Amino acid sequence: MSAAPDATALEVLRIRYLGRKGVVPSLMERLRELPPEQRRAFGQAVNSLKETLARALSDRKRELDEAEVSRARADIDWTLPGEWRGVGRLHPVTQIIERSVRIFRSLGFTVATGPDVETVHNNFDALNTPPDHPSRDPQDTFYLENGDLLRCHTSPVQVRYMMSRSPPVRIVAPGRCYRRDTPDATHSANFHQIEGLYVDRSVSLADLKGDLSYFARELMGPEVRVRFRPHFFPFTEPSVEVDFSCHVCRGAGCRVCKQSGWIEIAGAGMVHPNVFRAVGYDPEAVTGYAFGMGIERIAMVLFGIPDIRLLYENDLRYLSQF
Ligand code: 2U9
Repeated sequence: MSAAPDATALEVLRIRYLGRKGVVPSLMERLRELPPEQRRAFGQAVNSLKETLARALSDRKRELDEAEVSRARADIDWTLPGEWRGVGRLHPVTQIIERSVRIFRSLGFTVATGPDVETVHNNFDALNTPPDHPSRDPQDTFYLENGDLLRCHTSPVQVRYMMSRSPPVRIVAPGRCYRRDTPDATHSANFHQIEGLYVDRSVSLADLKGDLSYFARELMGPEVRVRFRPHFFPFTEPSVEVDFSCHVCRGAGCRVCKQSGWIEIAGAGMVHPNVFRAVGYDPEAVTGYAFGMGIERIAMVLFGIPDIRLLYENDLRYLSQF
């Protein structure tokens, strides 16, 4: 047994000695031919032979198995580089949406979504946009043949939400938007926004500034400050543009903030009474703030991406850095 060169030779030996018609079973059969007084001793001898053979067989089998494993190990070159697993990661735009949503959730906001194809009413009329406003022009907004359009902001999500619920409201609406822009380093016909809306009995501009300051610090770092500059939007009054102090130079002036120390991040304001009327809320009973920001712009500022088109070319050599 111990000299069997491989598993096949060992199996031949097993069949020869222990197989159904092998040596050991045939010795057992001869037991009956013996005089009774010899049977016991003979039986014990055959059994002990059987055990010895079985042990020798399994010892050799283990030896042969172990030899095979170490041969296989010797064939592997452990110094070769591993196989690339291609582990995926989230797109920078998705990362910013997820981080922003997480921050606003911690302030008590929930997430609302809506369709990309919208009615003129939800996208413009309900948002107090005058009939001659330039954003309504087919040069600026994609219209469908039936008169609907591709939303140019996520604001119609808040319109739908308010139409179907009573105040208070505290929601963020992240999503894809469409504008008829010629693409360049900072413009894309597809882009993403996150908008927020907070409506209750006495919401103020101070709430807006406090909440956006918290958001700015959570997103960009604990020293980032927020400033409001007066502006105009049809759907808010008063309206502001919102700057964050530069997270790179801390306001001293650098390439990222174009030496100004401030980076324009959002637009915002107090919801216009006409918007409340359009959705059936009483502007005498509630006030609300609203804000909107471009996700790509935040991703570019935060990750140092110089051209918005780099986010859409799906070149993993570029995107996998972030
Ligand atoms: C409702 C009422 C008011 C949302 C707002 C802005 C100001 C704004 C821009 C930021 C960068 C668009 O992507 S961007 O170019 N957004 O300036 N958005 S207030 O106001 C609303 C929304 C919904 C019902």
